Amino acid sequence: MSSFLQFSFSCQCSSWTPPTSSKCVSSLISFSSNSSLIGYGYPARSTIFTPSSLQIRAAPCFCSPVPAREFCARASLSSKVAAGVKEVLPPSLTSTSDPPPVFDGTTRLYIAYICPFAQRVWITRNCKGLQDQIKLVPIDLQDRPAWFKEKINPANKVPCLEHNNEIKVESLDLIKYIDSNFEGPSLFPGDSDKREFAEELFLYTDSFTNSVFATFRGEEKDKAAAAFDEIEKALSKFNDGPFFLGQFSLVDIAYAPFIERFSPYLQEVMNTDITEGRPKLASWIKEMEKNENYIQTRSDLKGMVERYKKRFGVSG
Ligand SMILES: N[C@@H](CCC(=O)N[C@@H](CS)C(=O)NCC(=O)O)C(=O)O
Repeated sequence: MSSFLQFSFSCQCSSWTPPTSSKCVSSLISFSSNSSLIGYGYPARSTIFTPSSLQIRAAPCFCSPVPAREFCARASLSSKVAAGVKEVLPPSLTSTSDPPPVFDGTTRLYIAYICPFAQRVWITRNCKGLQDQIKLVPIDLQDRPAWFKEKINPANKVPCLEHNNEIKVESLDLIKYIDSNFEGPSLFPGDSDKREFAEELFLYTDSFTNSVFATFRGEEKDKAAAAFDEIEKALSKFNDGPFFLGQFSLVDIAYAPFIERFSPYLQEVMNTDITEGRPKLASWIKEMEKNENYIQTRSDLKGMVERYKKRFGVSG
């Protein structure tokens, strides 16, 4: 079983009291998967990580008049969504890996764990709760399998999505495609002003990243600061929430993988805190860090800073 979910529950059984003696130990609720016990907890006291094929059983409770089965029925699952689905990530496929059975009806998202463009699509898939419908296929870009270019994407790039016997590419198109063509919460507002602003912000993504990279290359010292000022301004446009369009949306997803990389690099190499004097950006980062669906896609930031240092010729 590869996915895990954090599960919490409450019990409406008014006669239940926390066990205080060994006699009461059987009031524990046990969690089992494929008949093996994998965890247990006290009603209304527990948050437990369990496989997603979880079943719940309540053992008879000697200190409660409520029969075990009823007890179990009264326990209400407050949520699969308490903290999103936590996946065990598959290993990256390399030049020696076999290709998946392409166009067999499975929807596959080809990514690289280090790729910010791919991360956008991965976050979208997670935020829509599509972990079971869209299978992640990570590719090792440093040791890419030949079949990836031949069978999947002639451009030899990630991300791409295999869906309905077609391969679709381009991260910004893919996040919109997934949002519109799959189930799950909508990640794009209906409000026309917000949609218009979202399109402006999608268009600005390349210019934003190019400006920051220009500073990283040492070409234009102030370009990164100006780009982050634009972000601060954009985050100030709607005041019904801390995100670009007020509420969380595809726009946040488009920027998050880049801001996540730029921030520690600027801090370490240029001694610059991007949140200084930018309270909206500070609060956006804080809010994003609460989003478990996003957090699960974050790459090893230390390794990333080292890769950027190499790429931009920074020693030490
Ligand atoms: N514009 C594309 C960019 C995708 C892209 O550049 N992906 C990189 C990895 S981060 C890649 O696959 N590079 C492989 C290569 O260029 O050979 C998108 O938004 O999806």
